[in-house]
Amino acid sequence: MNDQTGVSRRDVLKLAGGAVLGAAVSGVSLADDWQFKLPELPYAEDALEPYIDARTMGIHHGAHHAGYTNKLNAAIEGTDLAGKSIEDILGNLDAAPEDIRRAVRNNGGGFANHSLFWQIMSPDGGGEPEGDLAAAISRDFGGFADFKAMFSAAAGSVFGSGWAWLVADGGALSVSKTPNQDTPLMEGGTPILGIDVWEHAYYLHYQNRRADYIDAFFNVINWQRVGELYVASR
Ligand code: MN3
Repeated sequence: MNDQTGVSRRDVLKLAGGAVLGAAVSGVSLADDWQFKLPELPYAEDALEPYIDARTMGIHHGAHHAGYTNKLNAAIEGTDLAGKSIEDILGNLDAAPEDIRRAVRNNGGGFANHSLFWQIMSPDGGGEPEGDLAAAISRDFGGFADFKAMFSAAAGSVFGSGWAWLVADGGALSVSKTPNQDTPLMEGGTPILGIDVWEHAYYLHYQNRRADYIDAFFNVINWQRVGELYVASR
């Protein structure tokens, strides 16, 4: 027994399932500053309809993202990784103890990827980027239409579960894709836009029509936020 309730923090995290953070359940807070927190959605669950449906958003954020967050915290608790930034952790996975490295990779990636994903969408999204980002897209891809075609092709060709990305590296842009919850952060790049093509991101509404989901995604991209992330990356 670890405390008066007879359950350890690790048990509490498991019992919490995907719904809520362990800290909120256990009532412990002062010693938990190292824990990663599930970010709130910056809009209502139904705000991105009809492109992304409310039920998918609710499950995706409240169960999947919460689950990655809880499992990341459980994996790093009591290790040297507790208290480090997620960029530090994912950029130096070799430094993670071998027995938790896979858990940190999967759940740390899941935590970081979804934390970005909610930010780069908006009910006021769509259209095209402006300013420095627009200029960089023209310079590195030939134009927005060419970028859109390349990004969509990358997203459509992810085999199984994964992500497609717009990555900034020293101001230069590239499109890439990663399997599972891997992220460009693991290679030292800065993801500034990503699309989740795990089936949990679209299957309730689009079933096997991933191409339709990718097309719809362009209607909700928050180019203002992506542009800010681009400028911050340089
Ligand atoms: Mn997801």
